[in-house]
Amino acid sequence: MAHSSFRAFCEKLDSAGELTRIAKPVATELEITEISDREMKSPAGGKALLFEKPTVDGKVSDFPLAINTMGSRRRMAMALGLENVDELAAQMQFLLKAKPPRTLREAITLLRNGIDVIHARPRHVRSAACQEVVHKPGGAFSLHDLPILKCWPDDGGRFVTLPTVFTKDPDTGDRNVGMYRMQVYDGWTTGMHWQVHKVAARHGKRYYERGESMPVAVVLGGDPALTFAATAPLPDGLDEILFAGFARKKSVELIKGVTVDIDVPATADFVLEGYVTPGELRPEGPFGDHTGFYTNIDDYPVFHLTAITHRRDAVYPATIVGIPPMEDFYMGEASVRVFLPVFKMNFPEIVDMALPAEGVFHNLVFVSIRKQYALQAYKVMHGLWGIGQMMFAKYIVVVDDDCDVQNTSEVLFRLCANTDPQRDTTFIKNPSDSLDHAPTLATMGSHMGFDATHKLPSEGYLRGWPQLVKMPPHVKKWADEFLSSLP
Ligand SMILES: Cc1cc2nc3c(=O)[nH]c(=O)nc-3n(C[C@H](O)[C@H](O)[C@H](O)COP(=O)(O)O)c2cc1C
Ligand SMILES: [Mn+2]
Repeated sequence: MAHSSFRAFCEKLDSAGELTRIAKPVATELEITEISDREMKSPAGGKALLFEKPTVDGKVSDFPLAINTMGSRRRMAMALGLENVDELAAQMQFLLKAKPPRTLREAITLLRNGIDVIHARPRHVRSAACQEVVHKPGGAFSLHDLPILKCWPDDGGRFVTLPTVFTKDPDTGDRNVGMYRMQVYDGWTTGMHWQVHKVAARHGKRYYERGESMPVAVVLGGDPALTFAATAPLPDGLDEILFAGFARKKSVELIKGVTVDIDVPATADFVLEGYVTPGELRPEGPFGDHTGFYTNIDDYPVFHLTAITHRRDAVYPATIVGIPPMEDFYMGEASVRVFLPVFKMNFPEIVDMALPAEGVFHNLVFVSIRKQYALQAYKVMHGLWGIGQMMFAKYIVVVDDDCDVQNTSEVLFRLCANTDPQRDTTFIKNPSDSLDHAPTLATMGSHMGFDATHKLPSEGYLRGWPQLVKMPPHVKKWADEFLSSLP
């Protein structure tokens, strides 16, 4: 089930009892953050919030602001048009294992299992809601008319916090869509915080080497399936639009920008069009970040807007980041669920994986494996450190398959009980997340692996690994029945 606009998604959340409307004016400076932070930290992520009258410097904005729209398991699934994100994970798994259909019957079996690759392909249209209203520089309208948040007191300014940034590889024309925050410098200029490891930064480097101006379009709102796709760790070269079309089972409709040669989703709420000049950098930040700390000022590219287009009934999408858990935890969790089949295909011994909220995505990764041979835990760690954004994983803890990695307390129990610290750890060098303030040098550092699996004689452990204390299932079943039969 696809959503025809961000407003339509908000209405679905409302009728499902997942949205609270706030009719009184609330300031985009700090106040929306404080209310949203409390909501995001309430049990299971609270509700989505629709601020109907966000104010900018005391003036009520023409556009309402919605936040925390993906900040729970249920809302994250609803964003993808699902009851549960595991449905999409099952389809990914089926697709990876599927052979190309040879008969009509095989093709029907694929369709019955929800595998709809036909709709992965986008469709081009000639007119679109996202271009109902077009503003150009020099007019009365500017970014100051959007309810853009100043999230935290020491932030360097206002930041667009939920943007999906469309760029093209100048060599191949391949599209990328990534979420990179944008600091507002003035009504028509922002920062572009694509970190060095991200795909848009690679595109930018190629424009720089070619000495060409880089066209960029930034989409706000529209179908949240696309917003999620922009955050998902897809391999470089895999088009987020294809992934979103596959996930929502409906082709994404695209239209060419008004002032840039970049296709944007027709159902977007706002589109910011413009360009990045190769070599131009400007201090960006500070910004209260995912890590729970402010990231320091650093030089980043500058985005010059050439048009702002929007729907008449546009809703401005926002999120805040800060000390976890926040809305982004649920987005990250969904990514892990959806891409687990891909990890399992590369590492058949992997049973499950979790990135607990305390680890802010990359700092802590729990993975359970079906161990068969000596040092297998290390093979899995090194493999993960070599795959895409898993390169950032600061601590990886590997446990046996009978440990539930979704339960942090169970993992800590195994970690403490099953490891000899010197024997069962390893340090490596790898790129670090740009946001990690702990390493001495930015973007590089050490990473640590813990082998908390049982140890084998072939690993030199000759004392006979003990059995875990457990009750057999028939006694558990008896106790369940016995206890429920008591008055
Ligand atoms: C709310 C939110 C904000 C983000 N902000 C940034 C950012 O400012 N810069 C950045 O490089 N990545 C940021 N990310 C992470 C990227 O969106 C993520 O790594 C994505 O997979 C990058 O896509 P790419 O591989 O196509 O570059 C953010 C993610 C979320 C959920
Ligand atoms: Mn990408």
